[in-house]
Order: sequence, then C-alpha cells, then structure tokens
Amino acid sequence: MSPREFEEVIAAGQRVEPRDWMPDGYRKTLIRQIAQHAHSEIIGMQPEGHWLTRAPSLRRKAILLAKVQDEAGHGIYLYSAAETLGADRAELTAKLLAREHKYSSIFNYPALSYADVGVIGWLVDGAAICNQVPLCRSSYGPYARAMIRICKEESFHQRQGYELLMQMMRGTDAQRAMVQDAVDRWWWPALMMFGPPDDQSPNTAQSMAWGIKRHTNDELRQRFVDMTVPQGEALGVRFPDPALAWNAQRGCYDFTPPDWAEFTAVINGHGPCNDDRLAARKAAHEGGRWVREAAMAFARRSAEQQTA
Ligand code: FAQ
Repeated sequence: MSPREFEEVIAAGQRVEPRDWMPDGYRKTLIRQIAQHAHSEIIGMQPEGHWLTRAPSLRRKAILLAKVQDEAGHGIYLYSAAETLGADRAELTAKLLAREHKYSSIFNYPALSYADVGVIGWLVDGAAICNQVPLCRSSYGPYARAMIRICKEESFHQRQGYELLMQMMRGTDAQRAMVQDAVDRWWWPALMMFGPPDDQSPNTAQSMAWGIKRHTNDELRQRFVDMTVPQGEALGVRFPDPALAWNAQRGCYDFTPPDWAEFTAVINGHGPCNDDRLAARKAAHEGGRWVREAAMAFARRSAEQQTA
C-alpha cells in the first residue's frame, strides 16, 4: 500500500491491515493506545480479584471468577494486536513496570466492599462498553476485530454487576447503604475513564482523522451519562452530583465535570492505589518467569527435534 492508498482506505472507512504501509505516527499512536488498553485489562483484574476469596456465595464466586478471567483474555487479545504492529509484548510489559506506560486511571481506586464488585460491573464496564463499541469500527483491522469479541464479553460483565446491585437493593438497609456508598465513590472516577476534556486532549484530533477513535472523549462521556442515569433511577440510587439534571433543550443530561486535578495526579502515579497495583503486577510477572522460561525451553526442544 502506498501513502496515497493509505489515505484512500482511511477516507473510505475501510481497514488497514498489519502488512499495509502506514505512517509512523499512526503505528505509534496505535501501539500507545492498544498497549495502554492491554495494561488496563490486566491491572484491572486486581480491584475485583481482591474479592474472589471473599465472595458471599458459590454463585457469586463463579460469576466473578469468569469475569476476572475474561479481563485476562482481553489483555492477551490486545497485546497480540499490538504485536501485529511490531511491538514486543515483553517490552510493553517492561515499560508498564518501569512506569513509562500508562494504564486506565480507574484501576487506581480501591474496591472496599462487595457492592464495589457490582458497581465496577455496572459503571466501569458500562463506561468501557460506551468507549469500546465505536472502537469495533476503528481503522486498524486487528484492533477493531479484538474489540468485537471484547465488547460481547463486557456486556455480560455489565449485566452481572447490575444484577448484583438489583439484588442488594432488594435486601436490607445496610446493603442499600453499601451500594449507595460504592456509587458515590466510583461515579467520578468512571467519568474520568473517557480521558481529559476535548480541549485538553492532545491526541483526539489526529486519532479521529486516522479513524482510530470515532468519537471525542466528551461525546462518549455524555453518552455514558445519558445511558446510565435512567439505569440508576431504576436501581434506586442517587448520583453524587447535585447539578445532574435533564436538559430538554440539549436533549441530554447536564452534569458536573470530574475533578481534573485529581485525574492528572492519578495518571501521573499519585492515585490511592498506583503503587500497590504496580507492585502486584510486578510480583505476578516475576512469579510467572518460570512458566515463560519453561515454555521457551519446550519450544526450543520441539524445534530441535523437528530439525533432527
Ligand atoms: N487513564 O489525548 P488523550 C476496561 C492519557 S479497559 C489513564 O485524550 P487518547 C475494561 C492518554 O493515554 C479501560 N490515562 O488520549 C475493564 C494520553 O497519555 P499519553 C481502558 C489516560 O488516547 C473493566 C493523555 O492522557 N480502556 O475498563 C486516561 O486519545 C473492568 C491525553 O489523553 C481503554 O484504554 C485514563 N482514563 O484518549 C477491565 C480504551 N485518559 O499517552 C477490568 C481505549 C487519557 O499521551 C475491569 N483507549 N489518558 O501520555 C481509548 O479510547 C483512549 O486511549 C482514551 C484516551 C479515550 C482512554
């Protein structure tokens, strides 16, 4: 593919594939976004993973185990998509551990009660779906195809969270208070997941011109609020934003923006759990070293046997 053909493919809304010519900036942007996304899925196993041994019933444990394992799978699809761009997975992981790569701000907040498991499913997976469904139409083929599968699984994640919350809301006053407390803590970080406001987002314009992103951060944040408020009303929870109100003229909800100073601090490593999350990731990576080495040794021996 020539540079001109690349532009034509993008203009026609078609897909760029791994062996096609692409501008360096396009490749770099994709590696940055896909790696950040992959790291988020893997680090994102931690807040809910904490509750696996504390699940209140066998049913809840089985659901949560399936969900957390799905997140690991998402990380693997995404690292594979990054590899089609020439990025080495081991190097991407090393950059994460060296704090040279970002991962989603949301996973630097603690999950303090079992209601948080429900609220993470409802709000965090809900925000992830809002953000990722348009990425199924992203211009880079392997990323878009990975997203289709990921989004199907995220829908199950969102529903299991909402169903858990419905059950708790039908329970005792103490259970309802736990749900409300979790909503109060996760609402603002969920809004931050969509990234900085459009006028402070250095990457959006170019990423949209290349068809990597299909909507701006603010558009998707608004879509999330509009989708989520009626769900919260059906559930019987309040949102911690007194300014949240339907605006008939705009045909969507008005809401208060999150605290962008807090967002900046969190993505620069100063959130409540950044150090714990990276320490756990590093320990898991070290703990898995023998598996990687054994797999490499097996592959080498199989190749030698085949040659012999
Ligand atoms: N957290 O110019 P923009 C999930 C960075 S997966 C941390 O607007 P862009 C599933 C951004 O990288 C959640 N950093 O950037 C799950 C850039 O930094 P850089 C992850 C953030 O890329 C559920 C700088 O700020 N999802 O939840 C964040 O055009 C439950 C300037 O920002 C994805 O990654 C943030 N929230 O737009 C798993 C989706 N926002 O590199 C487990 C794919 C921005 O220039 C349990 N990614 N930054 O230094 C995207 O759609 C985009 O990358 C955005 C950011 C929208 C996140």
